[in-house]
Amino acid sequence: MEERYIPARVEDKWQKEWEEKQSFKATEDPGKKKYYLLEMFPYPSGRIHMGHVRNYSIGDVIARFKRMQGFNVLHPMGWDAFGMPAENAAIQHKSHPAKWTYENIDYMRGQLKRLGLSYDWEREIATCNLDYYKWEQQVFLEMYRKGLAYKKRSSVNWCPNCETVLANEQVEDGCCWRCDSEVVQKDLEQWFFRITDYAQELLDDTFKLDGWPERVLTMQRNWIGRSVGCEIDFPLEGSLNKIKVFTTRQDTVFGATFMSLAPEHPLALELATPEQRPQVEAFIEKVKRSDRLKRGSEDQEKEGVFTGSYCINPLTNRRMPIFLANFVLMEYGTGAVMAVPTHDQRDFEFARKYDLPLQVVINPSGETLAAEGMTEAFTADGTMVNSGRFDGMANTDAKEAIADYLQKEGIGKKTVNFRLRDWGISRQRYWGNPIPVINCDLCGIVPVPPEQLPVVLPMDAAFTGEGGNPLAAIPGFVNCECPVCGKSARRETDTMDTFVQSSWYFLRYCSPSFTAGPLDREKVEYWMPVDQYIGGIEHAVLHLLYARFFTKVMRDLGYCKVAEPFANLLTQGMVIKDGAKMSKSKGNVVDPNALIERYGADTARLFSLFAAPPEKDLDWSDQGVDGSYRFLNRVWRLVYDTLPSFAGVGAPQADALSPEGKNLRRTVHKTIRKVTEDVDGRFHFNTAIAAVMELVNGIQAFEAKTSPENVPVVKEAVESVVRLLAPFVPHFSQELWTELGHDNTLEAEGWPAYDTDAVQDEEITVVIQVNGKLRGKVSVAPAATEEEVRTAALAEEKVQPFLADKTVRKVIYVPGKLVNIVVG
Ligand code: OVQ
Repeated sequence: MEERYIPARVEDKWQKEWEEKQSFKATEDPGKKKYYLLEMFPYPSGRIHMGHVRNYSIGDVIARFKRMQGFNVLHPMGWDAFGMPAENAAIQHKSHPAKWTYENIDYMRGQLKRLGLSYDWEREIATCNLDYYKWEQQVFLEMYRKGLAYKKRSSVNWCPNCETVLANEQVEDGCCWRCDSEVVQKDLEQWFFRITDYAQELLDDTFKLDGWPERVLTMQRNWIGRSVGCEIDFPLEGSLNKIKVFTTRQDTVFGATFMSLAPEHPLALELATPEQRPQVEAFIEKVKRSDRLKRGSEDQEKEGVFTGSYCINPLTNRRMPIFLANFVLMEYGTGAVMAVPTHDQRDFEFARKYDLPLQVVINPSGETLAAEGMTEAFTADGTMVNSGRFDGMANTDAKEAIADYLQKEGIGKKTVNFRLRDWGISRQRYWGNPIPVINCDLCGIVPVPPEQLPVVLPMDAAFTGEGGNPLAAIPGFVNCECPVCGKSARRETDTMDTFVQSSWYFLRYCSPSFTAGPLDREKVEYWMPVDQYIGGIEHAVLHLLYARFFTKVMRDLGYCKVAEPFANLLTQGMVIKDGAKMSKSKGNVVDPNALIERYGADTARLFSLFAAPPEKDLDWSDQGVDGSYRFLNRVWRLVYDTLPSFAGVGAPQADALSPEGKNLRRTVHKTIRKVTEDVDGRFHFNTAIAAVMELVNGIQAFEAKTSPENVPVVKEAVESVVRLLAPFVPHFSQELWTELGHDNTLEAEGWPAYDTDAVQDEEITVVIQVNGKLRGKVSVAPAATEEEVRTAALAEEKVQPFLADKTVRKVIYVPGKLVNIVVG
């Protein structure tokens, strides 16, 4: 064994070995429990950055850990290869996006291999490969046939710098999510996916995703933004007519004390009683002359006029005076608003001005509102009051309950609204998947017929950076024949958003070279869902929602059974340095290559796992990197020093150990237990590594006073360190394991199990009280029975004086903690 740890030598050796032996090749095996571990695949942007190192190190720990636990692990990697950066680079370097992309892929693949990540490289996918995107075209056409893909003219977000359309989700504070230029609105014919058809299911299923962070689920729910509203009929007093209102606050109907109509409302004049008519007419005239924009605004003076008529609140049966109000607009809803002054600020101001009644129907939690004392409306959530059978409910629940009730009683109609809009997938860009349709002046949109598929992205485009989509400038691509009427037609030049490719790559990994369709059903059934998905929090809404949607579409098209793609989700924090996100513009980027060259991949991995829990931001620290490297050197030295004494030494015999030997063995097994619990499902890698570090300290402290009879314990301890470190620093661990005389892999050796006897504490201390006062302590074995503890307590020297001449009436035992002796 080498005296010094030389990372490059160790890492080269094992990477070659893994490659030759195809150590991480995954094959379907129904007899074995599967585990599909996936990290978000990278854009081939040029070189990997520390965010990648972190993401893929986290994933690799889990993959290796699960393999050691005996799972059949699928751990694939590939490239999210279409998209604007490739095109921008082509413009800049006067080259081709394909060349740039494939060169980057080759380089980055090398970098990932140098990190020792345990991927099944045979399953590698690049989404810009025809083998990948042709299947996406097939799925697109099936979606088109089902009405799930459609074209419409719409005002779109347009980034003038990228010269492309952006989805709503790609606009951040009015700016492009990629280049930060200001986004403008433009009217264009666009392709959409009807994700709104799946809004309810996408929402419902968030409640089944118990392996996702609550924060991400909340973001998804808010994005979908379901709200229940109601159309409610308010009968007019003394008439068969009704006033229809639309509201999203049906939880407050019991508090509706008057009605406000837009002055333009068709019933406005009709409702005016003879004595009110002059005032009503004057008011309508006045509002007509006022500024329309101002009318809707918050600070507009609220004004109105009583019509003289009343309607009936259908839930309270009380009379409600009908007003015309300047702030009610005909364009909003039905032009009539049930006014709830206690819980709507405009209504409150209006009621105070015209002295109208107030009725509280929602109380803030733990408080009771009095209408007379209110200085503003209470608009937050709370508990229902004065609302009959709905009293005591949370108002958020009452929204749904009252809507159902109104509908059942024929008083109203429940309406469900979503904030979610259809997904605009058109991009006026070259480097993407061509949308496989033809536009014919006579026949309209015509799908490319099966025998003409796939639509291959032509290579002969010019990348000048001017004049929009380079595809549109290639006559050989654009000009075609209409498959229906045979007249000349134009091929669609929009390409699909790259988020389309990342919406199903995890399905394709299950059968990446299947040639008879996008997915091999059987294989997908075996591997899906992904058991653990890992990626940056920036994808909490966009990518994850699209991937969930697309999986459901694939299911409905009959390609798979799975409805939710990712059973568990881990969102990692950012890598930051000097208080800021690493970025070229800030000049605080640490290049993984330099790190690997100086310290090796294992140190890079160890540092990124030890410096912070995965969900938290990771603060870069040069000392931290150095510390990780020094730790590995210590472990190396420990093995080097102890190795000679291990020859021919077997497993420790529990009863042949000295007390110190027993202590060390206890630490070993407690560490195995802690690391297992920290890694399995909880991903507390930093505390797991810290526990191994402590064990190493323990071994080093022990060695000095050890005697030959304890060598088996030391050997077990050292080997445990090496095995526990295997998922984190795989080359390093495998090398030491081999040096320790084993000819198998750590993976074959399996994850260590802890010995339940060995983790037992030697003795526990039980406190003794006499009549509730502390009088002494006693040490007992953890397994001692109640009878044994009682006897020991009563016999304890310090306790004896308090029992003399007394009768023991009762002994109360709190197991493992306390004995209380009651005397009298
Ligand atoms: N292709 C998409 C993607 O995000 C994923 C698909 C599924 C939509 C890294 C840094 C960045 C940083 C550090 C220098 C620069 C994670 C930056 C991603 C993702 C994966 C692939 C980045 C987390 C944020 N971050 N932290 N530090 N130094 N591709 O290539 O961008 O969120 O999980 O690994 O990233 S990607």
